[in-house]
Amino acid sequence: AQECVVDQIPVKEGFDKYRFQGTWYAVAKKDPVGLFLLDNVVASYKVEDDGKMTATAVGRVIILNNWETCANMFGSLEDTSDPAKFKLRYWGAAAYLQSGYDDHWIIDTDYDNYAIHYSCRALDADGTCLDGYSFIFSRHPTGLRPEDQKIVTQKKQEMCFLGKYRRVAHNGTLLFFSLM
Ligand code: DAO
Repeated sequence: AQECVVDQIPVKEGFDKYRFQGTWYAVAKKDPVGLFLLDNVVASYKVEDDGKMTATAVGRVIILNNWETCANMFGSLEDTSDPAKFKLRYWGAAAYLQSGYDDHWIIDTDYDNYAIHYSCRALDADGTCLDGYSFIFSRHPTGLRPEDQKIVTQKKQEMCFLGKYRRVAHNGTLLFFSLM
């Protein structure tokens, strides 16, 4: 159906990267093929003096043959003609971490409570997404407010990702790692 064509997925109108700055806790994630960030994912966005947005993220990851560690990730977001659509170049603090160049779209946000991220990595012949991932972010480590949950469910449907998310736990693992 037309609604699953990546190009037609609605994104946040008039996205304001300045209001988006600061800390976001991932509360749910739709994984791509070969998932990377597992849980305890916290992202922080900043607009630099030159107007370019950068991001850092931490999270528990699975690398190579199933070993787990805590990842420090860095990203730079290139503007496109749509203010809600960026290209994300990302890399890890350590060489064994993933690096890449992905779409980074903000589907919706109210800047103060919730944000819905979307990235399609591979398009199918019909323009739908063959391999993609998405983060649901909250400003609050405790999760989404009930009123935001409704909007998020609606948007998951528009991304054709409904039912494909898993909860992202926040259980103090990162604190544990940082004390090691
Ligand atoms: O977790 O399976 C995955 C794919 C996500 C990779 C992207 C990590 C990007 C970290 C840079 C900061 C931007 C939020």
